[in-house]
Amino acid sequence: MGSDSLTPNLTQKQTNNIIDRVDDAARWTVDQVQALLDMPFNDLMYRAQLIHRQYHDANAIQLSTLISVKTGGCPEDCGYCPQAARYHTGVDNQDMLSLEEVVSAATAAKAQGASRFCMGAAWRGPKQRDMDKMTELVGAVKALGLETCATLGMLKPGQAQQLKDAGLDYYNHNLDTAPEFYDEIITTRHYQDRLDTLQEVRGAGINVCCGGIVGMGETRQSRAGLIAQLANLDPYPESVPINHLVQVKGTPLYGTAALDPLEFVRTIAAARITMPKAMVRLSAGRQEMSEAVQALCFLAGANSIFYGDKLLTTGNPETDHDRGLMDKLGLRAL
Ligand code: SAM
Ligand code: DTB
Ligand code: SF4
Repeated sequence: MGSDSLTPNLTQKQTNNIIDRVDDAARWTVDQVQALLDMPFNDLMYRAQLIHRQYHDANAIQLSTLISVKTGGCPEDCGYCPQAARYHTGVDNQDMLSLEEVVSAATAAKAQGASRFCMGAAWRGPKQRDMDKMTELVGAVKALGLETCATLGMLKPGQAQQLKDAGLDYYNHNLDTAPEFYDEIITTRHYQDRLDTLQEVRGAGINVCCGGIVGMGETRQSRAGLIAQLANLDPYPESVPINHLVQVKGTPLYGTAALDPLEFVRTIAAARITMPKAMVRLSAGRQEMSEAVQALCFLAGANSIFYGDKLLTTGNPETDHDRGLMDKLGLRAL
């Protein structure tokens, strides 16, 4: 690890205690996570780095490119989402992309250096005819030599297995926030529905990508509650996207008071400490974030990003810009 020379204020015993706590950690209480978030910033960052360097290469990040294969017209009421049909955001209900369009975007993503291609659809969940198309897309992207990921909403029994059989490596399904804050953001599906879908994904042997959104007006305690929920999934997700709310005009959350960027960094650190082996993804919101804050997120243990100039419907930094940032920070792509 080479961290001893960097730890003048901690005895070896204190350092071991931190590491033991992680190895033993079966469950995290909300209070324990909140205690992390309440730490002096420098101590929190140091503790996150200790764990990060025990499990990961601190100078490498994984790059995933997103594509929206079915945009807009969604029947759900997620208060942050520009794709919900009920909000007037300027995102229209579009037809599903063709196989050729998706393969061409995936080929370009691979050429740019992405290792994973993530396909999103604005559905409550896929219908059988959607599944037929999705399995075709997953197979074609996988055949390009990319890792595959999909985020299609709730899955019914059997659907995860169909995706697995088609070659799906990861399924993204977020808990979004803490249970007590959830009903203020979404009413058309429940927390338990999300947990059930995650169980379907696990049961089919697909890697779980599950995280949430911060900056939705939640308290620090709710951020702790989200992280505790994620960390207590058994096992915890392989991939944990921490999204910063992208405020889109027309959505109910547009105009929410801005979150202090350091709170976002703290949330990343708490995810890293509580889920040491996970890839923690610095997800939506990077376009609105300074390079300095992004650098702090990497220091706090984020080791993956969405790469490509678009998320699903909103913007993301240009690949050239991200390559420049990676060069400045000495970060390699995994
Ligand atoms: N419709 C599917 C679902 O909700 O499960 C899949 C796509 S949905 C857009 C994927 C995730 O994107 C959401 O769970 C949410 O965490 C994130 N997301 C959506 N809109 C966002 C926004 N404005 N800012 C940050 N994250 C957002
Ligand atoms: C995730 O956690 N964040 C991504 C991905 N999983 C699908 C989506 C972010 C969406 C941001 C708003 C938009 O572009 O529509
Ligand atoms: Fe629909 Fe997903 Fe957006 Fe919710 S987050 S409105 S389910 S596309």
